[in-house]
Amino acid sequence: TMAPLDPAKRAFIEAAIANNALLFGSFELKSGRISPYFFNAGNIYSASLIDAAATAYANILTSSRIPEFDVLFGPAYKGIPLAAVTVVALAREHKREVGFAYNRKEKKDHGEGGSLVGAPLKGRIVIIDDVITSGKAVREAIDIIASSPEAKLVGIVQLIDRQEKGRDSDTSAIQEVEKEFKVPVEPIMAVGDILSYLEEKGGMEKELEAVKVYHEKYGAVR
Ligand code: OMP
Repeated sequence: TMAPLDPAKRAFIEAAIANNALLFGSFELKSGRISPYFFNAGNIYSASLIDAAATAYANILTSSRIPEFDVLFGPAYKGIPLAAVTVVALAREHKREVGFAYNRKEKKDHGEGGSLVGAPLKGRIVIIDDVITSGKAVREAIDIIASSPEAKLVGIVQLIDRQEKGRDSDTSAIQEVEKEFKVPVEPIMAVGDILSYLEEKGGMEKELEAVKVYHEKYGAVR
C-alpha cells in the first residue's frame, strides 16, 4: 500500500483531470513510448488551475534543493506562461523578485532580432519545465542556457516526473540529468502520486492497472 496523498497534490490532480490536463487513454510520447496517461500542460489555462500551478512552482523554487537564482527560464511554448505566472507568485507569496525569459522557436531577423525574449539570460538560471519523460526536451532547454556565455544553470523544476528510464541508462531521466549537468532537478509531483490518487479515488481500476503495467516496463530502476 502507498503513502497517503498530500491534499494539495490531490486537489491539483483532481483539477488537472477536470480540465483535461491529465488524460487517460493511449498516447504516443516524444520518446516513441506508448503511454496510458498524458499530462498536457497546454490545458492549464483556467485561472484557478494556472494559479495552483504557479503556487506549486513557487513553493518548490523556495523550499527545496533549488539555490538562489536570478532568472526563471521557461522553454517555448508551454514553459512561457508557466514562467510568467510563477515569477508573479514568487513575488507575491515569497517576496522574491526575479525576471523570466524564454526562447522563440523561430529565429526573428527583424525588429529586435534574436531568439531570446524577456530578462537577459545572465547570472544564475533555473529552468521551469512541465513534464520529464526521457529527458530530451529538458536537454534542449539546457543547451540554450549553455550557449549563453553569461548564464549559469543552477537548477531545474518539473511539474510532473514520469519516473521513467532516461536516455542512457535504467536510472531515471532526472537522475541522469542531475549527474550529467550537476544541478538539482526537483519535481512537484511524480507518477507515484498519480497512482496514489487513482488508488484512493477508486472506480478507475482500468486506468490504474494500465499505468502500473506501463510503469513496470518503462519505470526507472532505482
Ligand atoms: P522527454 O523529452 O522524453 O523528456 O519528454 C517530455 C516532453 O514530452 C514534454 O516536454 C512534453 O512536450 C511531452 N510530454 C508531455 O507533455 N506530457 C506527457 O505526459 C509526456 C510527454 C512525452 O511526450 O513524453
